Amino acid sequence: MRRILLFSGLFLGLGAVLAAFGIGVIGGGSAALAAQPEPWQWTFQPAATPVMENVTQFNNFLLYVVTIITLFVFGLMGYTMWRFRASANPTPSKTSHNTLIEVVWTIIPIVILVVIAVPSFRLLSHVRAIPEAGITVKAVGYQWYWGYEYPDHGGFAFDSLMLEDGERGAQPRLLATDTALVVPVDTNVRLLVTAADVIHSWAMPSFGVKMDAVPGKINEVWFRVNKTGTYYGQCSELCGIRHAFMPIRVEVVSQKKFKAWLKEAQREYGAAFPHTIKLANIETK
Ligand SMILES: [Cu+2]
Repeated sequence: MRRILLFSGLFLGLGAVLAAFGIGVIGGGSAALAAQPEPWQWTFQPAATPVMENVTQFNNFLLYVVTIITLFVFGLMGYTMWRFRASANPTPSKTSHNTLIEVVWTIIPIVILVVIAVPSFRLLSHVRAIPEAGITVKAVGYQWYWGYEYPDHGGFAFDSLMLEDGERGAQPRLLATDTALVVPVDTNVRLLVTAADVIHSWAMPSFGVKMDAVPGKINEVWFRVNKTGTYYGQCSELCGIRHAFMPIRVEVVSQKKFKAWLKEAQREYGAAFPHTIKLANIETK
């Protein structure tokens, strides 16, 4: 009995540590206004969309599940090694079957899988069911930069290229871009993702978005950002020699600012639509 109490105490203690960690992860998300990778970061970036909030919660839930399973197996192994050691157990048991325990160790894993599968499928359908969109934008992956098109907001297009160290100003290294995908806050954005040459992937960690950009195919994904700010992501499909140098910058602005930006963008980029493929200025030294 004392041993059982000791094990339960151990599980509860570790559960409390985990709970504190989970709260820390979720709590940390509310303070930041925008997201980019941070030095020594070892958890997700703060969630900026409902999808990413759900992804983070599901991840934390799984962390509890795997920790409890790991501790249980580890504890059981330790107990078995100690309880049935040769010196305490000179005549070993010859038991090879136990119907009850075999039923239990089949049923419990099934229950655990069902408990994981239900929220998993719920999250998957939340990600895949694209809601009525307030704006549709198209991201096109090129070797090695991104192009953006606004087909239903003036029909203009422009490219977004990485800025080198001398020209990036206060923007983060390897994530700085000359232009950004600009979208309004609290609006459902439908993003059409495709590529012109090889497979790329449009990935924005704080949005919970990672979508393959496949030549000849249009993939669809959505996000609704609830905080204004600058968000950084990267191409996440190995696409060639400058794969690491085609970052993604999204500027999430108020409705008013977005309208003002639209006017300016239509004037500046309107003539370039329909988009023509142009080669990036690449140095391959
Ligand atoms: Cu790429």
